[in-house]
Amino acid sequence: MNLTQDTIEQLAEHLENAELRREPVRKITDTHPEMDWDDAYAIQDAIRARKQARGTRIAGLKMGLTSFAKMRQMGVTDPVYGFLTDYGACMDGGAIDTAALIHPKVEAEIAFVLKHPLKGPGCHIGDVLAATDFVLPAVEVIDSRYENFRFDLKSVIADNTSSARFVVGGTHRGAEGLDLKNLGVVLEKNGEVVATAAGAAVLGHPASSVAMLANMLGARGRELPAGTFIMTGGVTEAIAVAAGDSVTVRYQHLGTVSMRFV
Ligand code: 0L1
Ligand code: MG
Repeated sequence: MNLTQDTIEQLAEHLENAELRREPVRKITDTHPEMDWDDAYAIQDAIRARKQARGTRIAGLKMGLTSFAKMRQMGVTDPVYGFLTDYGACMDGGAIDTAALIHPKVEAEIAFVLKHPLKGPGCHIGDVLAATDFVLPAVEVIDSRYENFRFDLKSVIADNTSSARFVVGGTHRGAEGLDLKNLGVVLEKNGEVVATAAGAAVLGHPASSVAMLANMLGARGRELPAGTFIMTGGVTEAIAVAAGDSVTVRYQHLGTVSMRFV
């Protein structure tokens, strides 16, 4: 690590204030180019600790930048992980207030809930499927705290991987008998199809994303406890939304998830 604990705390406050005040900021590697990966996750952990100290509960974890479409869109090369908050959870079919966000975008995702803990290293798709209780359709609403979504990987990790809101659909299915690799997804904005994909868009199989998360956490001496809710990353590129827009995502075998932005 290259940053002092004081600097980590200051940067956590800076980024969390950007979220809470809805004021975008410059990417933090501009002022702290010496920052390394451990510093980036330490800032994310400090943001999480700040929120938990105020009573926020952690609703789950997310993987980001897990599809080639997303990596190409953002000009980055590696997946990242972050956390989901209780206040980020929005109702399926409900309204999402854009006044609380800076520049939201939606991503269609497949989510997992675990019935057994998972710990890396060495975790693979087979371990994930054996540990999965059920899968659910989900939509993430990301909202980078950086001006114009301009960032590098370290800055985005520190900013909790742009985590903002998420909507989970009500149809849950066991992973057995579900071909998650070929599962089709159709994303509609204002009644028009704007993106289509299959589950394989996420690292070849969405369960690979959970395995990668377990391995990334394992490298930091952490594990995924039973019951963890995990969003595996957008199957398509992210689609910008604004007040007045409505979004419906149709998942083969898993129903629909919808929301409107007000
Ligand atoms: O969930 C995601 O894939 C987003 C990761 C952060 C990058 C972004 O804001 O697009
Ligand atoms: Mg996402």
